[in-house]
Amino acid sequence: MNNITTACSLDCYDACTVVYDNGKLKGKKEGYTQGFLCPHLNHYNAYEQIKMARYKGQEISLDEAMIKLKEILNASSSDEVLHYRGHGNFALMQEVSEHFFSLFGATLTNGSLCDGAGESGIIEGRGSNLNMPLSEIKKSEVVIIWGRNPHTTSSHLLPIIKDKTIIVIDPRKTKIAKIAHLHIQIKPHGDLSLALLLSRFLHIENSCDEEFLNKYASKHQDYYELTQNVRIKATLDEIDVTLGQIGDLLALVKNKKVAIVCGVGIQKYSDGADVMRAIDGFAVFLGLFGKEGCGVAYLGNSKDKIQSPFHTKAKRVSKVNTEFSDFKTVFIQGANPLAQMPDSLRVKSSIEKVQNIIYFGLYENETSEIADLIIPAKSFLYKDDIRTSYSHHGMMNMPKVSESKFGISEYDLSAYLCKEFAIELQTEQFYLEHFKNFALHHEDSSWRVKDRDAIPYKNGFDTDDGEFCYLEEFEQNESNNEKLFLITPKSAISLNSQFKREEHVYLHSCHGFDENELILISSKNGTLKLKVKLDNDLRKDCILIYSGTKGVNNLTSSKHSFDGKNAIFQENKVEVFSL
Ligand SMILES: Nc1nc2c(c(=O)[nH]1)N[C@H]1C(S)=C(S)[C@@H](COP(=O)(O)OP(=O)(O)OC[C@H]3O[C@@H](n4cnc5c(=O)[nH]c(N)nc54)[C@H](O)[C@@H]3O)O[C@H]1N2
Ligand SMILES: Nc1nc2c(c(=O)[nH]1)N[C@H]1C(S)=C(S)[C@@H](COP(=O)(O)OP(=O)(O)OC[C@H]3O[C@@H](n4cnc5c(=O)[nH]c(N)nc54)[C@H](O)[C@@H]3O)O[C@H]1N2
Ligand code: SF4
Ligand SMILES: [Mo]
Repeated sequence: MNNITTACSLDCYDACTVVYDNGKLKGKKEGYTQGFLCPHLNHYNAYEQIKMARYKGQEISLDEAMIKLKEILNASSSDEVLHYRGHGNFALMQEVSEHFFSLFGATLTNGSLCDGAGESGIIEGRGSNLNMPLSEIKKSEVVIIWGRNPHTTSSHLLPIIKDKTIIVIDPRKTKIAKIAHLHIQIKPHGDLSLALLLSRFLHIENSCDEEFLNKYASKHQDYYELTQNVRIKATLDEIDVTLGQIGDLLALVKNKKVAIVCGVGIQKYSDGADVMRAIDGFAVFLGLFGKEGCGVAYLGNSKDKIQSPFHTKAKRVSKVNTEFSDFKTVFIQGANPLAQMPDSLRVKSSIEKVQNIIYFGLYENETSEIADLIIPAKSFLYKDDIRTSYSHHGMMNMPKVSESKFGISEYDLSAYLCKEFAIELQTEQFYLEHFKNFALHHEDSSWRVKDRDAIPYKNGFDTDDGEFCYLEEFEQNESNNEKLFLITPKSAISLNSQFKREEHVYLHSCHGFDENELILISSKNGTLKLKVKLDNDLRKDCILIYSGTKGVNNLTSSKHSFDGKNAIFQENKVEVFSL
């Protein structure tokens, strides 16, 4: 079939509109996609998908796999069943399986491996997580890229910001840092202190937006006093930032339309919520909310203003430290927990005790390797769906581009189970129409989610009194300088553990290792051996292992962030040894 407009299903800020033309995928010229896709979609067909179902290593037909699934569920009492869903596919219909599993009486998950700490900090301050959309970033004059790596994770932002003043706060000299007007190569986990110091100096310079503060954030004097608890010299030394850099940053942002574009890099720590809330506090001092071209962009709530048509009320356990061994049957959908959850050694020993592990996904990986029953999913091209984004307000229809002989869609799998277990389910069309009712149609045939404000917080915040709720206390991190920080960002060649996967540890040449030397990396949770790639764009006190690298999460902790029930992938410090 030719020229069918759909959208990329991947968990990515950009949520591109894709044109399927005779087997080829192209970016739609109009809108944010601007005619280009990223390597994942450009080479989408090169990655081999699972075609056949398997049970205990033997290939079986899809019909047999469905019967097996029914038998397994029949032989488990509902409280022995866990449904664990990731975001391998970000579209809205993926949740239909939760409808079945929750009504069946199974346990579902809560918490987040991704953005939960930052989101929680935003909600504590503003009362909701309404995002500054790309269309507003376009109107700003200055963009602060804070713990985000747009060349890799949100490349469609780049054309929008290319003529603006760019400030980057990142422990690594990323591509965007190299072309920025100012790069603060901060020590990892230094952002809370930096945000407090920026607010303090802005106040000292009498450059806060007084009118805005008096109206919407009147406890500003208390917050200023809180920032006075930060010892200036000791803290600047600790986070490796100079007074000159603070002055330069403030000079660039004063009286300008500023967008602070944050990523998940700032909040993979136990106090990740506080870090985000302190950045919001600085934005409030600048008066950036409710105004054109100003604001803070993070991962917004992609389901904002959309009601779920599915039943999803259920007992839930955390995604971060799930005790799989509490269950007899675990159904894993769109996720690779053996690689992507923190503390892989714990995950492995817990999941090995599960009697029935069912993997419902597209690709072979660590989780499919240990699963008893493997059910191939259909990729987004071969099923009907609809999606929204966490960085813009678009809603994209994702019609099936053709039939495929392999795999089963989430709807069809859930429909089979609902029928077998006498659970009510509407037609697929009913649910798709339900979602489409939240779309506002534009003249150019694109859609966006109804009732989402381009400029949120125009009339104050969503807190009880409409005012911003500042951070009231914080703890300064004490770091052990003998050990190294582990930073674990996203790779250009993979989407977490999908597609090509990275295989190296990156570190500064000052450590004396050779390129390609095999070394041992150790943390209090585990060890890992990887070959070295030298990278002098990193700070000397950091090593970097990309998300998706096999074994990276042997090193990480399965503790939660204090707020937001999030994983804290960068909390553990590490040591490196030659072999
Ligand atoms: N190519 C590609 N794109 C992706 C993904 C992928 O795997 N590959 N994953 C998708 C997903 S699931 C998500 S959540 C998004 C996330 O995308 P981003 O928000 O961009 O997140 P990361 O790549 O984890 O980290 C961004 C930056 O934070 C920096 N950083 C690390 N620690 C700190 C710190 O303590 N302070 C500061 N200031 N910076 C720090 C890192 O050096 C990195 O440059 O990307 C999505 N897009
Ligand atoms: N060390 C470290 N660990 C991390 C991170 C990090 O930065 N560092 N990032 C964290 C973050 S932000 C995230 S979001 C998580 C992501 O962790 P996961 O959600 O586990 O993501 P993926 O590794 O992308 O695995 C997604 C799986 O979904 C399946 N899939 C794809 N499309 C479909 C579909 O249409 N239907 C079905 N049924 N399956 C499908 C694919 O087979 C793929 O294996 O990882 C987290 N883990
Ligand atoms: S940039 Fe993101 S949304 Fe666009 S094609 Fe790539 S993965 Fe998909
Ligand atoms: Mo994520």
